[in-house]
Amino acid sequence: MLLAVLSGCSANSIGDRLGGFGWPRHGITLQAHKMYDLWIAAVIAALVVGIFVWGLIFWCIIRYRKRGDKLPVQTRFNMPMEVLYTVTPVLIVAVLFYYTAIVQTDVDKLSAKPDQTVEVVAFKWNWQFNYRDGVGAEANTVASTLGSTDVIPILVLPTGRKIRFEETSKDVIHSFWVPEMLFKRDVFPGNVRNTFEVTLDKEGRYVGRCAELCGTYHAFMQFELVVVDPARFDKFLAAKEAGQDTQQAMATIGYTGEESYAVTTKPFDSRRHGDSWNQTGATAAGK
Ligand SMILES: [Cu+2]
Repeated sequence: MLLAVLSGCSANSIGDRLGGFGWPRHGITLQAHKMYDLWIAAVIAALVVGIFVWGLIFWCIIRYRKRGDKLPVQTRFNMPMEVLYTVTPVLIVAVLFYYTAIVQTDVDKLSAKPDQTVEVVAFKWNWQFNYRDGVGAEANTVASTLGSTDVIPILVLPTGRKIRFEETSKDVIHSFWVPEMLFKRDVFPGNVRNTFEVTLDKEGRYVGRCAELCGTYHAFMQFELVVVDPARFDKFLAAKEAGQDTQQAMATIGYTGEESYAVTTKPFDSRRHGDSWNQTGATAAGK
């Protein structure tokens, strides 16, 4: 039964029909689909166990309700039952552990030679994305996108290729998070270089955020992931390598005008106005 509900395909369709049980649906990476299936299967397994236990409780309440003042035998036990409710939870935990270990191993898997490496550099309070010519800290940056107060940094990546992310921070701990990847990973300063790999499978534009409270302007740390087909990505990267800035390179692959800037989020208005708190023109307390 448990094995049946844990088979990914059916879990996926059941989960979709029930609104994903609170888990964001429509992941955009192969890894996200596996995590989604695991979550849905675990919830279904929990519901099956829950309904069975509720059933037993109500059955006992009705079947063994008080019938007189005589106490039932207080020392009786049933050996097979004792064994059953020791073994069953152990089995459930073992099955959940087994599938979790498989999915986690897959999500954490690094290939020997990824198709594209991106170095994610986080700093207070923005992002830099460096396209690299290889893996590891010794590789070289061939093109780069740097976010500013006025322009949201855009990370363009292709579908169907293994993308290696290598994370490093200039100051404090940040966290790289694209909700549609159903995944985030902390970005550490110093010599810790967190890495992970995904294969994107859905074109589109997705907002990304810093998911680690990193200071006053933590909320400013937005970026946009633009997923395109491999041919367009190659064109984008070639344009960047030829010296175009990110907006020009976006125009080269067809995102012109407003579309060359982020469309899923916009820069925060950091200008202070007269009546904001503690600014000139504000009425001081007590006056
Ligand atoms: Cu941050």
